[in-house]
Amino acid sequence: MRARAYLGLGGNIGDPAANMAAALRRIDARDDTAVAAVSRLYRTPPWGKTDQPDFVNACAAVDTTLSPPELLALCLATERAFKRERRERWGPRTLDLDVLDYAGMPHADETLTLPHPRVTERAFVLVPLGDIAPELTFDGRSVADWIAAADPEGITPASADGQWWRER
Ligand code: PH2
Ligand code: MG
Ligand code: MG
Repeated sequence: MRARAYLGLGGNIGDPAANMAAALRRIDARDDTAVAAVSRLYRTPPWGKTDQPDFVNACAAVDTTLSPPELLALCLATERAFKRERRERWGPRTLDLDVLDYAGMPHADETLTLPHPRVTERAFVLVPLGDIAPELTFDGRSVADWIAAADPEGITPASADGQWWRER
């Protein structure tokens, strides 16, 4: 069975947009996972730990036959492929790939909580998600409604459309 899942992508060291694009192409090339839609790229001020460079963020819809834990494992393996090092919580990173939602299904174990517990408080996730899934709901409210309640200060589009990840 194919499920529609949503991923959040980000990074703020090296060339994060190039890493995010290569990560999406790698995921799309698999038999068990297809990239269905990608948001614009956004430049976003650092959230949580503010003394670090601006981030680039985006969201993607993927259709997958992987289970939620398998999709998480794919995200972590893809981060490692781009030399992600986990040093400090919310610190700088070359590539961050988070599972935000999996077919609206709740999931909770030691390594994965779905929907992602902090989506609704993070404008850097909500704004890109609004490009591809404004009707998706978290806690009974649509992404469009959550965006209206969020603080999008400093979040600016960095691509014209959702084609930036394709090889040119
Ligand atoms: N990721 C974090 C911490 N802070 N800030 C922005 N703007 N974008 C991110 O992706 C981000 C962050 C930890 O995952
Ligand atoms: Mg993250
Ligand atoms: Mg992460």
